[in-house]
Amino acid sequence: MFKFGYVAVLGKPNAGKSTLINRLVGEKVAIVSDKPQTTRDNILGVLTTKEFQLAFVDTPGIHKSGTFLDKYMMKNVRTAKASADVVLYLIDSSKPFDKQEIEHIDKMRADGLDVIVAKSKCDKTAKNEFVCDVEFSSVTGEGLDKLINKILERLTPSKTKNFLFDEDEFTDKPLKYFVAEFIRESALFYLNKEIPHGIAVDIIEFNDKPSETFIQADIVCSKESHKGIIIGKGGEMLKKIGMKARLSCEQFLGKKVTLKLFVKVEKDWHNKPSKLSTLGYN
Ligand SMILES: Nc1nc2c(ncn2[C@@H]2O[C@H](COP(=O)(O)OP(=O)(O)OP(=O)(O)O)[C@@H](O)[C@H]2O)c(=O)[nH]1
Ligand SMILES: [Mg+2]
Repeated sequence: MFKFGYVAVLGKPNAGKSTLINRLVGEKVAIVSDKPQTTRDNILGVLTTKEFQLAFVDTPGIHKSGTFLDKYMMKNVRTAKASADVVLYLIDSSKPFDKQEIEHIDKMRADGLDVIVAKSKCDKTAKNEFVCDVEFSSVTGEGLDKLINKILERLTPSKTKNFLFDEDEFTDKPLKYFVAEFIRESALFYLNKEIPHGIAVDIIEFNDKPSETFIQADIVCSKESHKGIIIGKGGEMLKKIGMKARLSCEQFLGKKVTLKLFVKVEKDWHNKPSKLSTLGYN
């Protein structure tokens, strides 16, 4: 018997959604950072075995809407929920209990969604006594088998192999998308406060040859003062961002990468619908 299902992974920003999907899929499909609101788009991560295929959908962390970008992110959460066979809702065990989250889970169940509530980061000191269906850690791997079994229990078996994706297919985004995201991840790593959240990445050139890839990209920010910080004294910050991003690109593409980065100011880019997804590479 075979099983297939779409699993929407939901939760507050920083709950560990992207880290979990990367660990389960065994590929880096989604960037990760210690800062909230890292993921902006819905990203597919497919786990295929002989008996089952699970199509995980990573989503932006649930937060209040402000800019067009926030609205875009929350629309992605709604879309993922609407097409999911199972919703996997993560509660961060290292954060205090939040009553609003429980109300949200109850509401999803009342709306007829099949919700598994899982406690993430169980390798850390628990600050949250809420009883969940399963606990896991994406760092140690503890609880992951149980988590997969909980998902599989909810899916209907089929005599035929009802997989929607090829066995070697693990995501739905083109290479350029990952390149743009790795640059954003590196910026999130080195920059602080509101600056990394005010960044978008535009790939200007992507020349993929068999032995080497040449990439030119713009880091788009909304303020002149941010541009100065992103470039840094004597270009030091931009160099650091570029080096870390280049290594991630080389690892992902499996070849040498030349990465040229520029910084551009585009006031209010996050209120422009055309700029919202990591940029048009959806
Ligand atoms: N100790 C520990 N840290 C974790 C675990 N899972 C994720 N983290 C850390 O938690 C932080 C947030 O992880 P992400 O995977 O980016 O969280 P997210 O839910 O995708 O966040 P958004 O995209 O902002 O909604 C990162 O610093 C991760 O390294 C875990 O199981 N254990
Ligand atoms: Mg994420």
